[in-house]
Amino acid sequence: MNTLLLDALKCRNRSRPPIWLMRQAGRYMPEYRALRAKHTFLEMCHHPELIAEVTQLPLRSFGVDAAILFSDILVIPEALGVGLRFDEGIGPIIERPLSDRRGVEKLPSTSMKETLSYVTDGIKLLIPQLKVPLIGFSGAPFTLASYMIEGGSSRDLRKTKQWMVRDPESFHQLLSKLADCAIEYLNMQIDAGVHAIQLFDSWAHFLSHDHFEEFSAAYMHKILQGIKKDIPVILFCRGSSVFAEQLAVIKPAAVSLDWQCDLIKVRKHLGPQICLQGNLDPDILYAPETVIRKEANNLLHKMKGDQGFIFNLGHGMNPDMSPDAVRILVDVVKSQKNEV
Ligand code: 1CP
Repeated sequence: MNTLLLDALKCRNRSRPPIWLMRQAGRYMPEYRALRAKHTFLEMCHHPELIAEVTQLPLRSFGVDAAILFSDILVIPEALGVGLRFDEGIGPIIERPLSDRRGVEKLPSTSMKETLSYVTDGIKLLIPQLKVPLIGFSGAPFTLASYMIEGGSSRDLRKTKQWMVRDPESFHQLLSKLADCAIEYLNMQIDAGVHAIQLFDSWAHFLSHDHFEEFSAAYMHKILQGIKKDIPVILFCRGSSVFAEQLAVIKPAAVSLDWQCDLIKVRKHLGPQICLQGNLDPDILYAPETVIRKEANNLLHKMKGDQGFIFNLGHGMNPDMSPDAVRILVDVVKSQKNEV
């Protein structure tokens, strides 16, 4: 078993840094597109064999040091009965979005164990086939709530934030319900064998400092306290460098950082106990090979000797990126000398 990721999450990695990439299994891969030609995205998410197959595509093609479960954060809203579909060229659509506190009160008390067992079946198929750690994940409550209220992706989260400031009490009720679902769901993933967890609060960067504390960090904290102990948790939100200190207070194993910040400064600020994940600008992958090598080497050089560093992008892969760019990146990281 390749333990680089788990060692780095404990800030005890004395070898080269591990590398994996957010959205590493996706449309930029020809092998993924070939499977997608035969199945809808949700079919792929719902079938344990396809979950196991797609999760392993980037391991086989690039030799990354960790697998991330192939699924989507929106399976929790789907399990809560709001209706989910993915429209070609548009993205996720929630068919019956929530608009008021009555909608929250009427949400069913669905058991995640019953509705999301296909995910744990996928994990159980995967575990015996893997030689690298498997990262399970969930959407964090604020981001899940935003999709359930907006009805899909939104440029400004207007409906969500209007609700939040006009009726914070029922907004908290919704966040609390989603945190409970995430706890149950993540504990299922842990029981099925995942080695680490990443929480995605992708849209929390729309919040002010104090609102981030109240509506995002507080619920990620609740989830950390509710899941089984001794499983390392990575916290991700877009624009996380602004909130790095607030995230560190929750005491996750790692914070995943965007490319706007300098990891050396973040390390100085947060101290040696927390693993840092990131933070290459994803758009570097559009550059010529020499530039990709130079930028990746700069980041490696910056973090040389740091025992708690995971090489990743500041956000995910885009569908129009080239698999060759990923190959180059993995090669640069793996060519790094082992000494610390
Ligand atoms: O058409 C297709 O084939 C679907 C494309 C796709 C894929 C491959 C979507 C639709 N989701 C995924 C997989 C996915 N989503 C993973 C799998 C593991 C991997 O990283 O390889 C993960 C972890 C996610 C998480 C996810 N889904 C997030 C959080 C991470 C982030 O990027 O900020 C979010 C916000 C979603 C919602 C979602 N799923 C898919 C789309 C197009 C969107 C909307 C994104 C948006 O609103 O901008």
